[in-house]
Amino acid sequence: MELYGVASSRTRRVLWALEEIGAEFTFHKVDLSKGEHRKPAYLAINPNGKVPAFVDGDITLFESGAVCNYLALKYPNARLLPEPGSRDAALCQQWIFWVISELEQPLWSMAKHRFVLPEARRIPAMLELAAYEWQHPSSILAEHLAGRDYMVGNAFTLADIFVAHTLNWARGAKVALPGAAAEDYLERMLARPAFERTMNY
Ligand SMILES: N[C@@H](CCC(=O)N[C@@H](CS)C(=O)NCC(=O)O)C(=O)O
Repeated sequence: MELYGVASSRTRRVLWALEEIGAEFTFHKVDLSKGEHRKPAYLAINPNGKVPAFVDGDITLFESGAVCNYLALKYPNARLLPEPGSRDAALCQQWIFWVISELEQPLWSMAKHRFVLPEARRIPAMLELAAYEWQHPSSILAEHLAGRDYMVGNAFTLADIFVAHTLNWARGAKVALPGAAAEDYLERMLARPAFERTMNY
């Protein structure tokens, strides 16, 4: 299996899943600062020009959610997804989709208008709007995490990888986390040995 990306990006979600599984893979660093993600060789793997991208034999995937789901299904013994067809399995997918479509979007807006977009395209007012848009999904998370060890049921799942990665992204972007339960949860998730190993890439 081949993973393309850079650890300080959504690629870390896939690295984290791979480390939880203990699967062997080759990591190909894509240097965004050198524009390697927009070169033809990389665009042939991911036409979006974004990281991560992933190849396993004749399967080529982009989208961190799709890659992590593929890995969790390929390696069921790692139990990164609840029992297929169960209530918890449905909730796990709900939270993964929610992270991608709701929780992370304000953070991505901030990143785009701070450093991703060409300077002439950045709109400073977007930063304030994004901070406002962060408040509602993050308050949902604060309520959900109160008194809970994991996002779904009583076990670590892909939903925790997606939520914890995104909370850590917020922390790195100096965006306030939604309260003590979220802070404690994030510390517990980041203390997992598999997460710590992602720091080696
Ligand atoms: N929905 C995609 C988002 C991928 C994405 O936007 N990746 C960012 C890094 S975290 C990227 O490649 N940015 C480079 C750019 O937009 O030029 C996923 O989850 O894989």
